[in-house]
Amino acid sequence: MSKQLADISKFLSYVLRHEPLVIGLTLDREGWIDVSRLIAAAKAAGKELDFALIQALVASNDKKRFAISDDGLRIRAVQGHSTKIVAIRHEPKQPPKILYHGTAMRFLDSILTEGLHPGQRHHVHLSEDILTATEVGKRHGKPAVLKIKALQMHQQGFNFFQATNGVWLTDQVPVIFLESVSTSA
Ligand code: HQG
Repeated sequence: MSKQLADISKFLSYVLRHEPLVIGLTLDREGWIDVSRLIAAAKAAGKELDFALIQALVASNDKKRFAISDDGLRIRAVQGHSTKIVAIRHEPKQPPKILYHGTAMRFLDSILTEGLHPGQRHHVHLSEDILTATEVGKRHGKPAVLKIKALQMHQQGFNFFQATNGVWLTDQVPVIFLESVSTSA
């Protein structure tokens, strides 16, 4: 991704997941906003965007963070929100037997005492593979990967959801479902 697209991705992540009001936008409950309104609000805040740039970003985004509506008029972030304005109704889905959560070594004691909590976001984020989880963990420091007995959790009544970019979501993970810990440099 070019530096220009990376900058726009960061800006859109911030606005569409966390602080839409910072440029005066209100998202709907499903997280959607008209692309034309987004472009106008961004411009007023000193960020030049246009449809073509936004389309290029959505198509090239490494984690498929954003989606354009079928009619091409609206955009949203597909997961990762913290803003209370948004409450996406993800379809519940049966997870695979094991999912992974990447975190930092320094959080392990707390997580192994309290379980996994979503923090500021709406959900705990889980991955299907260790490599992705390790990359997520590196964002916070020396990475550690937790293995989650996802299917067993699901069988005991916990809901799981999968965002369209493949990220698995759940409300919390109690300690008993944290099967083992592997760490890497
Ligand atoms: C930790 C990125 C102490 C948790 C990624 C994590 C992801 C606890 C941090 C997405 C805890 C929250 C989300 C407890 C959880 N005690 N720490 N009991 N329970 N934590 O950034 O999962 O690039 O909100 O382990 O790829 O790191 O933005 O969540 O370290 O999918 O698209 O609290 O963000 O995607 O941190 O990352 P975050 P996350 P994007």
